Amino acid sequence: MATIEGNLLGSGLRFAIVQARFNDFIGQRLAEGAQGALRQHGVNADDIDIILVPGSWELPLAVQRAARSGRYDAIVALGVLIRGQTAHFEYIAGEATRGLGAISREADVPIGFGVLTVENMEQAMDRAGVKLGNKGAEAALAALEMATLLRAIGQHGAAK
Ligand code: DLZ
Repeated sequence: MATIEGNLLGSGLRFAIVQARFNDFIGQRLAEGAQGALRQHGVNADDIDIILVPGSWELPLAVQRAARSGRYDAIVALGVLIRGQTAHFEYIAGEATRGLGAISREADVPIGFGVLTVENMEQAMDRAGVKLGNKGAEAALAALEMATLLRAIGQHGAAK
């Protein structure tokens, strides 16, 4: 029996952080959290690209292009959807969520999901480093763990 796990050793791995600019004040904090977490775990600054898109609706297409480029071991998708600001909240949130999940599986590239879906600005702030951690950092670490896990699964059995 084998247990295969990822780890948080980021040296040599390449990442794209794809950030929606809508509600940029919060989005930037998520991006800083994501970058900081990756750097703390050994990822070289030159191995992190930041890709900006207008809003969360645009995340899936840009993430898909990045995933298919073959340049990245993992991608971190960041957005901030605040229910009060849009009647389209459910639609944008649903499409972004489904789209990112489908792209990850189709392209076989881990995508950390750091899209906030909250009721108001206070809840967004809390999740961007104020009270409830930084969801950008959490998404980045999930992406890192998955990138190393996929490598471990690929290597499993190779040395036997
Ligand atoms: C239009 C819009 C609105 C009203 N609210 C948000 C939001 O809360 N969070 C977000 O990331 N994007 C929002 N957008 C922009 C859409 O995601 C998209 O960029 C535009 O509809 C243009 O395609």
